[in-house]
Amino acid sequence: MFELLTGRLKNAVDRLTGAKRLSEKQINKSLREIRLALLEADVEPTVVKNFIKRLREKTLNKEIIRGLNPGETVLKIVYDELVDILGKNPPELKEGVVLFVGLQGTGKTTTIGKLANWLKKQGKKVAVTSTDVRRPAAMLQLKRLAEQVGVPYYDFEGEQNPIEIAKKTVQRAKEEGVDYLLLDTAGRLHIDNELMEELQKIKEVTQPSEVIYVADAMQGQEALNILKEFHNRLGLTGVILTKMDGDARGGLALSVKETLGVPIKFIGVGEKLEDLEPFYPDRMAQRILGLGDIQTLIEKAQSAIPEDEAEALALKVMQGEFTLEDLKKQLEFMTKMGPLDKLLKMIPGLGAYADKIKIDERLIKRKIAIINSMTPEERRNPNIINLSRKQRIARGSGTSVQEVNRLLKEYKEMKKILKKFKINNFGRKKGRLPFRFPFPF
Ligand SMILES: Nc1nc2c(ncn2[C@@H]2O[C@H](COP(=O)(O)OP(=O)(O)OP(=O)(O)O)[C@@H](O)[C@H]2O)c(=O)[nH]1
Ligand SMILES: [Mg+2]
Repeated sequence: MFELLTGRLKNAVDRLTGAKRLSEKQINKSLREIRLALLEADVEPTVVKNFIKRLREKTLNKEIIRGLNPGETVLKIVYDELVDILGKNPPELKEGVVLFVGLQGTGKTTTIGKLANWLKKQGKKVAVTSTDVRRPAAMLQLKRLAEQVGVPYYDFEGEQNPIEIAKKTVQRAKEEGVDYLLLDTAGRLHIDNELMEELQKIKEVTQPSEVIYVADAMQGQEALNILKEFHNRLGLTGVILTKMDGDARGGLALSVKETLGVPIKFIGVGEKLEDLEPFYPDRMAQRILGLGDIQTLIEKAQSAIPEDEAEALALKVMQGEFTLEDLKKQLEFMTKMGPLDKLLKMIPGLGAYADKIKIDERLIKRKIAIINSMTPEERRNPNIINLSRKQRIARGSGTSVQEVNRLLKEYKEMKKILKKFKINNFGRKKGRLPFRFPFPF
């Protein structure tokens, strides 16, 4: 997937990562290479232009990210921007009628089969129908797929009017209380008015929660014009790119969100029912830039805690004295690392959950304020913190007694966990914390 682009971009950023210092000239050279790589991958020219413009602004007046050298900082910026143009957030699919549109042979019917399979595995109640009355084989194809997946195909045999089929099938879906009704439509070789009017009518009678355009990723940016036309007429809510298993150059994937503001929701990566993946912009950016590099980057940023402090902290933990003062240091360290949810998103496997975990930096700051409002005695020995002390601490930190209680509880829990580590992990690698801090907040 995107081999050419990946190779080219990797070349451009590899040179950067080694650099201890970067001149404006070097940055410009790299930006030129990135620009060429994107144009060669058939990314829409305005998208490329804006992308490079943002990169230039960010790289030229950027303080170095803690723990990263200048080259790595630029790579991180490229990564963040890439995630941005790919769509930022993981996809979601609203329940209701999902209308599938697109040109002939792009993979609509196959994708409906795959998506029905995927949704069913998520425990959703799914039904499918085709409104493609022109080719009897089209309906048969979807019926077979539905059988394979084990979801109902709503059949209205003899009904030759696509609009009538659409009306009836929505009615039936309502009666049966399905979560998703996936509705297939006929494709054409090119846009024609008749097709568009039919689709608009189907949209009117079905009131879909999603209108999904299925596009063949092998098509380049010329497909964007067709997409625009569909979007203008039908108001697309998402795109599914199929045939990503082929040697697509990536132009469409990188241009859709920026040009139309419509997110890519899934990608098709083969002909089988299982070959569908939700589209995660962060993972895609990692793939494009080379996963290993990004991982190294994250690890570096993670170890940005000064070595001597880490060692002292590790020692304390091993001796079983993890005080509130140490917790405060840990919290301060977390805020220094920059936007935490972004960092989490970069961690392979965690990306999808970063939004759910939602580490709120303001919350961490409040916790630090609570500890700051304690006396040294209280920090050393939290057991003496009674209700009147809690009330004072809450007032002093602009928080509430409940929040003070929560922090103390978290501290106790952490201490418990750390005690276990003391037994299990004693004498691990020097200079590094022998564990990852649990994030109970
Ligand atoms: N390799 C690969 N092939 C795919 C993928 N998705 C669909 N196909 C193939 O593309 C061809 C066309 O797929 P269909 O689902 O019939 O396309 P359609 O858009 O429904 O076509 P019409 O109904 O004729 O408009 C089939 O041979 C599929 O197996 C994919 O992600 N990867
Ligand atoms: Mg079809």
